[in-house]
Amino acid sequence: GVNLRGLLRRNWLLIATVVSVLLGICLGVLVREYASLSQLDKQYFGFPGEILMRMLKLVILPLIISSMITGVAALDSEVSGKIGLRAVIYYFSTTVIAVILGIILVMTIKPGVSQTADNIDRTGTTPNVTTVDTLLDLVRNMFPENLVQACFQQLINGSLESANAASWPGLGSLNESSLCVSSWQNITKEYMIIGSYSDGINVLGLIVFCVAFGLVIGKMGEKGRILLEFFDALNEATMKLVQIIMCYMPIGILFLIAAKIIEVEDWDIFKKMGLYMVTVLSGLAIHATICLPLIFFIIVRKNPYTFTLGMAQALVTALMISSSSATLPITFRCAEENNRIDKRITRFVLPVGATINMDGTALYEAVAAIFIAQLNDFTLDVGQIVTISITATVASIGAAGVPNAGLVTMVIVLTAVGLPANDVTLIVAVDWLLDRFRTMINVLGDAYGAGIVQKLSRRELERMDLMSDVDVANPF
Ligand code: DAS
Repeated sequence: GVNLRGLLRRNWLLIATVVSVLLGICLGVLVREYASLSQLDKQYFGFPGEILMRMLKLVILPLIISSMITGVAALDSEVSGKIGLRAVIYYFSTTVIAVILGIILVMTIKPGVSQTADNIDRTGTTPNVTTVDTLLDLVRNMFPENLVQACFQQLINGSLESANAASWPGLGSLNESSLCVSSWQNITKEYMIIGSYSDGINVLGLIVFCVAFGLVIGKMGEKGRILLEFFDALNEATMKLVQIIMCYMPIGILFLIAAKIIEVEDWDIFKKMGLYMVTVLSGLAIHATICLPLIFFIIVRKNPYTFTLGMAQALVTALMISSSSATLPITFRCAEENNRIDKRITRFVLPVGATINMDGTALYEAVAAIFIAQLNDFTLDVGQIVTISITATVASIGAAGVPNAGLVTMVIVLTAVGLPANDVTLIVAVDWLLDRFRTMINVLGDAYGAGIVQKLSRRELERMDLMSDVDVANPF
């Protein structure tokens, strides 16, 4: 009766989104079976979905800038230091847990042992990326030469597409085995891996700037008030924009998933890669339903599954668009409105989490690297397993919150233990599906992180509430 109506009213968007996913899958299958679309028609078919992606990407920049600056400024430097440290410790520990879980599963299930290596086209060339210059570039990109360049990388360096691994030569189709080294170096240095570029925006560099700028404004007292109010208003306006975008979401998602189903050529690859996919998906499922909820319950003492339900809209979005950064606006809304997380926490930790906390990606890279070792009858010793754990963790930190980032950064892991990186092309054909699920786990890990950091910081937040007579540093 009444509570059913209330439930529908509160969750109409989530219900509409789930229904649109199912309709999109049916539509995609029907069109695939009964309509022969030309390449052009396929592009038109995916157009509404492309518009949704562009709208979500459009708000990333104002959202990150306004939320980070106001989030950090609302905390004094000692508190923001403590919160930041708690967040980083949580990110690192959950990522390592995900990597260890992945390694246990892939060493147990052994998906690569049953397959022979000769079904891999080995004519590719191995890009020579060493872990060291990856680390150096990771730090280097935290300090972009200038903010304009950090924010508008692709405007300076050509089209948006070149900043996105999905359009990378060789990733588009399975049979092209050569990972083209020149474009690899281009993407490694300029775009994808190191700077956590999310569609051309150097998110890592932007975050470092916003944290520094927010700390400085927070210390300016009355003088900084006007800036704080501006960025707070900008954040509010951006979130209202997100509300409008969310109304369009069911339509966009319907065509996004339908177009993907129409586009995929090679379906029987799933049989060949079935065991590998089972290994990755079971690892992600265990991490999402046991590891993360257990940590959340131990620290927060609340039902973790209710918390996950509160994040459902963000999780479905991540599943559909395979991008943590583009899901960020929805992650903010779910964390603040459904799970009641304090804005002083979400504004500070969610943008950082979406960029450097990627449990799903780290688990996936460890599994994929050992899967490739098994395919090549390559026996890994303990030292190499440890190297894979470390490089998978580093690579997931360096990966951007964009589609296929985990695939591109995986080559760092393979190169670190001397595995043939051209075998990545075998994994490409199923990456579009696995990417969705690991992105969903990345977003869930970020949300749990916000809930856990809030719980660990409740004393500081309460003290700030007592002290604040709505002073400059705390306009909320
Ligand atoms: N798609 C990436 C993300 O947005 C994850 C990945 O590629 O591994 O989190």
